[in-house]
Amino acid sequence: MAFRPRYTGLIERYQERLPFGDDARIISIGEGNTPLIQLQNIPRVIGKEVEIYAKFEGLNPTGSFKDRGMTTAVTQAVSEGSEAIICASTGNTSASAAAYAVRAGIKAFVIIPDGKIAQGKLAQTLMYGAKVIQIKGNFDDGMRLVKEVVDHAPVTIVNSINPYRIEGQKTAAFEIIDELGTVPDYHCLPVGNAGNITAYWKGYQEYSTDQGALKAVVNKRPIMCGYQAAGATPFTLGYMVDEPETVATAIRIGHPQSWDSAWAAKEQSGGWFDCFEDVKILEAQKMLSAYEGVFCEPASATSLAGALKDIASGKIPEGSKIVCTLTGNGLKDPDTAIAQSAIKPSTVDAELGAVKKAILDSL
Ligand code: AN7
Repeated sequence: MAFRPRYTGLIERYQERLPFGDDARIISIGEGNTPLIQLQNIPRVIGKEVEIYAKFEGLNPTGSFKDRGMTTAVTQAVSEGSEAIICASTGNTSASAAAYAVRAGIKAFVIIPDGKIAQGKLAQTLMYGAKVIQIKGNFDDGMRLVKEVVDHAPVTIVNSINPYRIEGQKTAAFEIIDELGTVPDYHCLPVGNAGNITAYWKGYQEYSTDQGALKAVVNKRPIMCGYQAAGATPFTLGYMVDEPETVATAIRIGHPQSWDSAWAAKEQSGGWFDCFEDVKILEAQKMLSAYEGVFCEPASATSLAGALKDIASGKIPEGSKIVCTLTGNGLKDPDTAIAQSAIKPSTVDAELGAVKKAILDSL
């Protein structure tokens, strides 16, 4: 009997809402179905009556939300006969593209900013065996080069300008509605290229207006809140930025590709863009770890940093149901985590007295 793989990913789960037929060869590593974790301690710590949920996308197969869009983009690329994919990346897209290319048996080329991607992401991408091209430039330079090179080489772009990426990523909104049994009041996201805010908005629009999905929530949609780092904030400035800089290297992007659709999400939902200093991002990352046991990468914590700012000011009122997407796993960027940890491990002699003293001194 021929080997028939069992698919466990989001294409299978939401196939009727995605552009793939029953005969498609699905390229999947079991992405999606990530936990929606209600924050139990942070609302108490900030003294506010709010329901905050973390959609922890760091638990996808390569540790970020990119896998949702990569299963669909690579499935489509393969169905079109493509034998190679390419992306520019701040790290997560490259890791995801590399993994799905392996799964499909095709080649992956990734263009990354030299020295500016987190170690975990580089480690993954190398292990998956992608061809890594480091450029002496930033993500925006890489994106420009990718768009140019596809006219000269037979490679399919799998950045979020590929519409199949958005199709896959919209399923995160479906999962949230399925799990909450309703639509949240606010949805908070970090914004870089703005593919994800575009995808969530598409997903919320499609699912909440579908009479068959959840009759009780027809026509309700969340207010979309997009947050950026102060050093890389084209959306709050209203114009492109040439030299973006932030500790959250995943969103070190000055020329977002999904510019118009991100503005549409903001305007149609009655939402907003905002930004804050890196220190606020790191603070939120630390709070998630220290109060909730949820370790996400710095860029991901931008969603919670924004939510906390807007809850504190009352812009997001008490009584609200808020979802913050945590886009990537904390293990992606061990260097930033260790550098900002106030408590360093101490080393003691390997004997009872020293270990006992270390414990009793800390109680
Ligand atoms: C953890 O990997 O652009 O607004 O090349 O890795 O959809 O771009 C990563 C983006 C947020 C921003 N959080 O999402 C890339 C890349 C994390 C990310 C974003 C990224 P978009």
